Amino acid sequence: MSIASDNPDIIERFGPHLAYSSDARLATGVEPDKLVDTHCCFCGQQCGIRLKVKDNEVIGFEPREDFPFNHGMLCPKGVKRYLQGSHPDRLLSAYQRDPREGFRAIPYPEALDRVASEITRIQSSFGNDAFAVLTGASLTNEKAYLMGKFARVCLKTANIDYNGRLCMVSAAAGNKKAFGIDRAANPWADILRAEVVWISGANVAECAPITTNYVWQAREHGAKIIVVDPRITPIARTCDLFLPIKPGRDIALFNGILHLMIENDWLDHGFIDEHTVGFEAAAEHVKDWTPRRTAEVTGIAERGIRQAAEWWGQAKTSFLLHARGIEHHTHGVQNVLGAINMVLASGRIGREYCGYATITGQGNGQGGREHGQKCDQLPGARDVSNPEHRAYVAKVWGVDPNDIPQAGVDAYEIFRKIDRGEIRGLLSICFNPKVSLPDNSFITRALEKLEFFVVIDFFLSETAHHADVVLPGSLQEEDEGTVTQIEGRVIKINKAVEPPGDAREDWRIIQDIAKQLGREHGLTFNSPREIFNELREASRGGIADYSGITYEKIERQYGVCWPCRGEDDPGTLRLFEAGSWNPIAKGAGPFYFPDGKARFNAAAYTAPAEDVDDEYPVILTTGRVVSQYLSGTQTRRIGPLVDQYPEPRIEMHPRLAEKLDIKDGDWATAESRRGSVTLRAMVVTTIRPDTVFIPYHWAGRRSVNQLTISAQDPISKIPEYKVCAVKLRRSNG
Ligand SMILES: Nc1nc2c(c(=O)[nH]1)N[C@H]1C(S)=C(S)[C@@H](COP(=O)(O)OP(=O)(O)OC[C@H]3O[C@@H](n4cnc5c(=O)[nH]c(N)nc54)[C@H](O)[C@@H]3O)O[C@H]1N2
Ligand SMILES: Nc1nc2c(c(=O)[nH]1)N[C@H]1C(S)=C(S)[C@@H](COP(=O)(O)OP(=O)(O)OC[C@H]3O[C@@H](n4cnc5c(=O)[nH]c(N)nc54)[C@H](O)[C@@H]3O)O[C@H]1N2
Ligand code: SF4
Ligand SMILES: [Mo]
Repeated sequence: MSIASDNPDIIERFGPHLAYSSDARLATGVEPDKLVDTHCCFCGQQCGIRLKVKDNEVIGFEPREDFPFNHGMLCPKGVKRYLQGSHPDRLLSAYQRDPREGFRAIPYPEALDRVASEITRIQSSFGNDAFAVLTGASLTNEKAYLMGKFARVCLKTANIDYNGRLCMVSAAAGNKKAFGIDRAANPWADILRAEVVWISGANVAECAPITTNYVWQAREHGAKIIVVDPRITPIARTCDLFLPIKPGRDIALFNGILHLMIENDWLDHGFIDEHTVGFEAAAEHVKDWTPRRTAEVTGIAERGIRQAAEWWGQAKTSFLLHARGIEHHTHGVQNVLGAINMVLASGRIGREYCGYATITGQGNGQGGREHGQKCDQLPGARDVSNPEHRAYVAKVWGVDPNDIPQAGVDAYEIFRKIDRGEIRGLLSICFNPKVSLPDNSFITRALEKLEFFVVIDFFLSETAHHADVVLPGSLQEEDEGTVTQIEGRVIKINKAVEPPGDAREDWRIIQDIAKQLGREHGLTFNSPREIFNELREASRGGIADYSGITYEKIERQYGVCWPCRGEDDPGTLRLFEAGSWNPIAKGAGPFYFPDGKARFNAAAYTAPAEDVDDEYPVILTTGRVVSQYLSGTQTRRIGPLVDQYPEPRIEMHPRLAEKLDIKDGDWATAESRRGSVTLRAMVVTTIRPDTVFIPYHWAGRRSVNQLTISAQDPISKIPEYKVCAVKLRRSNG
């Protein structure tokens, strides 16, 4: 495939979201010293990209057409990422904050000394768990593994958790409950010939732009595309059926569809009997979810619900995709289970063009949730409370199983513990909670209560403003390692440049801290490759088994999908194929339970934690725009991306705007029980009139997380970013 810039057809088809022009490449006319094949540093699709390097600086890129997932295509963020490394804000030394004078650069060894002495002081006065660790899923697998080991073996704290808690955990918990394993069931190629593609709560064209290409290719082959979203997102504009759901009501829709599948006998009885348990209870549960009741609760016309059920029910092949739109809820896990019930009842899984997946978020959203940086997890997706799992990992680590702490608390609970004085010290790497966590004035208050706070980042994030010490970590292109992309494919990030100044690779910094503490046992790796080789051992026999993956095999095959259990194993492209083997079922069936069968789960409907009322009558939902990434620390520093969407706006329907006497471009204030934000209004017909949308990539007074609610799903602990109640008024800015 030729690159987007040279092909008007692709520009026409993908629009400005996907196409880039060759002018976008740095027109320096400078010949690079070298070209480095690697991947984008941003979202979970991990597009292949070729970086141009001159004098230890990334000066531009070329499309990398050989990588099969994106064939050279990139979205605007991938195109502009190279502007980060040479940004004047790049941290080049360690910093210490003086309460009166602010930050001053200090020598790296001095910073390390301060970090180690504060950790020792806090842990000896208040116990090991009084020092917590927050990490992130933009880290490579090697770093994620190292962070889990550092927390348990070096710091001996139970309290480590990661930013995927805000992202992937509802899907993970739902997949584990239904399938016993947490990974996209199918490669994206299975989208291409699906007869129906069902997309729930995923803004595909803006947040997983390359996936648009797969969906549209399916459509060209005659697929029906169904999109469920409170907003007519760019992908919804080209779909066959759009279901404008009221935020927080997705289980009702999934239950309503299952009800119609049963009523019309659009079921695969053979599959249900042979490969699943729990169908009767699920069927009983959806009895009351008649099309009328489903329509009342979801706000979707009965006709649309019937049409969707008919297409889904009668299809021979299909692919269901979802993302945070159904997962960021206090019933996020139930939503995921409702979606999976629909898939299981159809029997369309584990075969070519019959698939299901959640769209992962961060660059290493998949691998970041497998190797032990979650509060209840050990490497290989092992369970920290399972004695056999503990014994296995303890052996690899050369420690006594009793010395591995039990499960700690989730990322939000870490802040509640800080607030209560139970946690006194914190190390945060690759996480910007001051912007990204809900009800963030509470987070700011908690950060201020810490006795000692150290951040490892390459920019001074808003969270880092509260740190006592900031250590200069590495950008993605300054280190090597692996990440696991959206399809469960483990791929290789290659080093393009050395970290500048006093900055160094994150894994070195962590090991330096361990050494300074005099507790470097098991943290003396000389390279990411050495860390990866230990990760392979630690994951061997686990569900997320990487033991057969090597850097060489990754390069040879353009990635290796886990599980990969031996040197001769090419990896597992598609899960749940008939006759496939796994260590839990041991041949009894393709799913990861002792009987080899998948589980239906009755998915109970509950209203959002904070529903609208007379005082706060409008639903607020939050999410993303194509040109910005997460808390914005990186993308708010890239001029051309800022130009594309310079400030957050409050998206609202003309009917709501008229009622409030607000015009497009007017200042408007949205207020919840927790805070308020004043932004310009964007009046659009593409959103439900009872809902407003605000993207969350901005900080301070423009942060929508001043408004959001900290209520969490009881199982996954994901926050309810997608629904809270607000009131709106016109304001003077
Ligand atoms: N441009 C860009 N791309 C990104 C990122 C980014 O920050 N910027 N971040 C990456 C990460 S970490 C993630 S997690 C993914 C997120 O990718 P997505 O989940 O696709 O993005 P969101 O904008 O969070 O939400 C998706 C959609 O859910 C809809 N929605 C809101 N409430 C509901 C509801 O109750 N039900 C349903 N069905 N839909 C609802 C919103 O209108 C929105 O269109 O994107 C990744 N890619
Ligand atoms: N209202 C609302 N809030 C949300 C969401 C929403 O939809 N609505 N979405 C949630 C979701 S899905 C997510 S994933 C979270 C993300 O929230 P965060 O994880 O807080 O966001 P990031 O911007 O990724 O913050 C990562 C920080 O780590 C740094 N960093 C990145 N890579 C590296 C690295 O390799 N090494 C080091 N040392 N530092 C690194 C960056 O500079 C940045 O400062 O936000 C959540 N918050
Ligand atoms: S942000 Fe995602 S879609 Fe865009 S270039 Fe990077 S990996 Fe590809
Ligand atoms: Mo995410």
